[in-house]
Amino acid sequence: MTTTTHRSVCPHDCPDCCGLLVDVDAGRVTAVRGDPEHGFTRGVLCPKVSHYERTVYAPGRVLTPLLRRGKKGEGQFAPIGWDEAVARIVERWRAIVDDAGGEAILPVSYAGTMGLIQRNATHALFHKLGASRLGRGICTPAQDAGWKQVMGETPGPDPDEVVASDLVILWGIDALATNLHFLNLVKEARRRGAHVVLIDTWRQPTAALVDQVVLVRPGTDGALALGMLAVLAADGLIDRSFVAAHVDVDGFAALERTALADHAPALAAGRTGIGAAVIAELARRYARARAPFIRVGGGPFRAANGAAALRAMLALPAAVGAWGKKGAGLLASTGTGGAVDLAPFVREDLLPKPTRTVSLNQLGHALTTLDDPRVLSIYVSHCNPANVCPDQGAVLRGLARDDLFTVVHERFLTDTARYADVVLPAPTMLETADLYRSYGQFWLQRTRPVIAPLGQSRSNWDTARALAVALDFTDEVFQRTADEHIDALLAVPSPWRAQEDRAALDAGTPTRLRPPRGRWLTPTGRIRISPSQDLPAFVPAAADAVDEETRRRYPLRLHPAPALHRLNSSFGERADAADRPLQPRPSLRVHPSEAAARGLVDGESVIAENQLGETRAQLLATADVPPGVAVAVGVSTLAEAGGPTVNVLMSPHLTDHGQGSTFSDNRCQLRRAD
Ligand SMILES: Nc1nc2c(c(=O)[nH]1)N[C@H]1C(S)=C(S)[C@@H](COP(=O)(O)OP(=O)(O)OC[C@H]3O[C@@H](n4cnc5c(=O)[nH]c(N)nc54)[C@H](O)[C@@H]3O)O[C@H]1N2
Ligand SMILES: Nc1nc2c(c(=O)[nH]1)N[C@H]1C(S)=C(S)[C@@H](COP(=O)(O)OP(=O)(O)OC[C@H]3O[C@@H](n4cnc5c(=O)[nH]c(N)nc54)[C@H](O)[C@@H]3O)O[C@H]1N2
Ligand code: SF4
Ligand SMILES: [Mo]
Repeated sequence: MTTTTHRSVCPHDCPDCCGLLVDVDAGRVTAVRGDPEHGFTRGVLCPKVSHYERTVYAPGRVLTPLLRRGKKGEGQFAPIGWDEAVARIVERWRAIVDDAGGEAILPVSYAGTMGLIQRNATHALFHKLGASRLGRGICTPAQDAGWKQVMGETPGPDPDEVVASDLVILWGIDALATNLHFLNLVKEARRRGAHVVLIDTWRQPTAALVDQVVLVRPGTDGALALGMLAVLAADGLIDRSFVAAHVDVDGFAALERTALADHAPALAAGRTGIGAAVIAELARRYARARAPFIRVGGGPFRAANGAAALRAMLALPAAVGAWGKKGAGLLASTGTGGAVDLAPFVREDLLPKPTRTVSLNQLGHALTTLDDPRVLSIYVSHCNPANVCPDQGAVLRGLARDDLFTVVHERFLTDTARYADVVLPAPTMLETADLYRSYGQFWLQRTRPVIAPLGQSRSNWDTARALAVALDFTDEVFQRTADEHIDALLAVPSPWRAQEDRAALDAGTPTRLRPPRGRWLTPTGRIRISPSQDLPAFVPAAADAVDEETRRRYPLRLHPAPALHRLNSSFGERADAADRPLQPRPSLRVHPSEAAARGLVDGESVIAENQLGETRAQLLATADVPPGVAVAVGVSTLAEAGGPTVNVLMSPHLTDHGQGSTFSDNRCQLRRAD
């Protein structure tokens, strides 16, 4: 047999956005490797995506449309044809629109695929239907909002440059699991002499690869940043000429005064649990570094004070003039949104009238309580709300409603799909065309299908088109193929892309973007320390602002952390013999003293509870977690947890800005199971 090799891209919600090489024999994928010619990912893949052929051909792939036979949630289905599936959906939607209006329909999509076409494929359809809009703030919108307030549209620094740094701070990021290629560059910087610090709530796996671990109380990163700023101000370590030339001078002066008065290390120590001497030493080290690079993850910003925390952190590189030095700065997201304008594909203008926005973080409320109109149908695509949303108890009650018409477009029979009335089969990225940009690097890549869609699976875009045609929507947007849309999007010039790169892009070659550099893309042309006169302040997280009684009943500060062998709810399909570590038992990590105080022992089955519900997990007693904290690694299925998962304990409360999720900002208590 002859093997052919094709380029593709990893579609998962990961900052690295790896270039792939895919071997195909007689129409079948035989191997998936890293593309050594990709300028950022350089031929290396994480353990999840190497052997992706096992995901493509996993026994659990949904390969035909399915119609529900049993009760919602049972997972009993019978195969039907696409024509019947589309006809049933369209008939039901027409009746709902007539009776209750388009807003009774809600699209539920997120980041199962990050390809610009497939991820955004359903928007035009639901705009045209006049459906409710989904607020997709489940990840880090508070971080984005904090960045925007201070840095405006300025892109993030180049991750490649971290090799030139002499002080790297990994702040609330488990880079070993979630940002492997950046971590490899940090290792290179370390080989060249850089000091690497990890700031997290526990000694997570990346801790083994750094020089110094600083443990901060959950939700107090803003206090730590302001405490460091107070040291810089008191010790005369501020780069006055940088501030004068680039920063909102009055705002910075006011922030300095506030930091000195209210955030001196002794005060910051009380809030963060970090010794005053450690805060002072870290601040001095930061100021004296030639090129200090901060890389933040998501954890610190999924809290009620998330945007405030990033704003406080962004005062640090401004204070020491890190910006503009090679190998220095603060990376949250590379911010490549300007590279491709999606407006002609997403077609907001098709909305017949403004409609309400429903937060994905409050889907449980939307499905159980929201009225006027009640949500009567959801269309779930590249999202797994039964497993990933907070307030899981309400989400599951909502999904169980008999009068809710649920369509789920999926690759696998997820917990969400088990509640569907109609399941539609979705392909993997190797079966579709797309265009990928990243939030962790500066490369753009176009892909074409490497193999034909398996079974009767259809891409998100082809499915949206089929529904649009059946609804008699004749707008031009629904007439183009995915490839034609990519051509049209790339035909619109962007300062981020050079025209001469087009041929390489069309050939599927990873292509370097050209982020605008050399000025602050803010309304004032300066780094804005105090947009609209409000200073970055330390506000306690929601779970720290509770009354004494709540604190006593639920003494542990609970937050999630990423799993090495899963990506959110994805990769459970690989739980076969060859990939056993992909099937972990849901667990909760606490300090041995917390276990002992409750008469619990390492490894036993416990119930974790709070005011929202309870879940069962295996207790892992480990000194990696400080007293007072409980860490839930990974996203589990209902079957693995034997009932609701840890997300039943996660509050639907939203962040200070950006309507973000607050997964990091919760409490619980533990007791022995049975
Ligand atoms: N406990 C806990 N909960 C969490 C998190 C956590 O760490 N812990 N993380 C949170 C975060 S940061 C996020 S971003 C969210 C993520 O939430 P989601 O975006 O919902 O999670 P994923 O598991 O990445 O993807 C969902 C589904 O997309 C499907 N899919 C993949 N490709 C395609 C495709 O081309 N078409 C279709 N139709 N489907 C496809 C996959 O099979 C998968 O079931 O979860 C949040 N929830
Ligand atoms: N293997 C793997 N890779 C992934 C994912 C995955 O689930 N698994 N998820 C993908 C997605 S959607 C995303 S958004 C990214 C997320 O990538 P990361 O940012 O690495 O992951 P987070 O889940 O946000 O958690 C990061 C760290 O924040 C810590 N943390 C929680 N609360 C606080 C706090 O208050 N302060 C501080 N300093 N630290 C805190 C947690 O302990 C954790 O170690 O990774 C992506 N890549
Ligand atoms: S999940 Fe991330 S590291 Fe793994 S292959 Fe995909 S982009 Fe690369
Ligand atoms: Mo995320």
